[in-house]
Amino acid sequence: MIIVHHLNNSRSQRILWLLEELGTPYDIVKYQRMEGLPLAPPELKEVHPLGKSPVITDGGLTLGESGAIIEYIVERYGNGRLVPAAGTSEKLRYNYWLHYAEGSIQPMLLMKLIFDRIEKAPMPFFARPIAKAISRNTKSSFIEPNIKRHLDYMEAELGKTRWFSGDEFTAADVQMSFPLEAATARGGLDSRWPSLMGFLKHIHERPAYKRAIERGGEYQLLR
Ligand SMILES: N[C@@H](CCC(=O)N[C@@H](CS)C(=O)NCC(=O)O)C(=O)O
Repeated sequence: MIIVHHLNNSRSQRILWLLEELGTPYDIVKYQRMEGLPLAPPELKEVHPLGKSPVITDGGLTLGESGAIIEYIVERYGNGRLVPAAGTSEKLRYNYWLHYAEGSIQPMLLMKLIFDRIEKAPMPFFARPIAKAISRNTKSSFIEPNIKRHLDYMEAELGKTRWFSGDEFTAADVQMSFPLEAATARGGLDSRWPSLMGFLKHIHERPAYKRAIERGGEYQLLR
């Protein structure tokens, strides 16, 4: 039986959602972020040395990294569902978005989170104006233009097909849900990008998505 090591308000929510879409039985071990911090509790390091979520265990296997977990689950339990056929252009797009989510857009959103927090962090009064100036300059010259470029790019791509890989819903859409949800919380994503907002609306209506939220509990993405 798959066990999902699930951190509240985190990326591991999409693994629960994928398992619900496939109807694959699973158990959850829940972890709470540390009081007042975005960090995972130390117990997660007992499951995987990096102490990040998601991590799954399945029999003797322990596997981290959302994309690798998604590939494992669809290959082992999907019976061909939620993955386009090998050799098709949809499969290429599927691979692309599966990697893009964590490799390209998510680092920008993480930088946004960190620099926003630097501005609010406790520090000696004389350091605050300097810290704020560095943070604001980094955000306006690098992070925010990059996030906007990514949003425009994803909007254009999603304007071509109903889902990220093509006209069928796939596990790449599950993987892409988290950066888009994080972008609404802290990346400025709003109705200026109607295809992306439409995507979020459609996934939030899916019964499996709702079941995963019920099982996973709290899901308020960090700002
Ligand atoms: N690229 C990894 C990122 C894992 C990751 O950073 N997870 C966050 C949860 S959203 C985490 O565990 N944060 C707590 C911490 O860094 O202590 C993946 O997709 O699995």
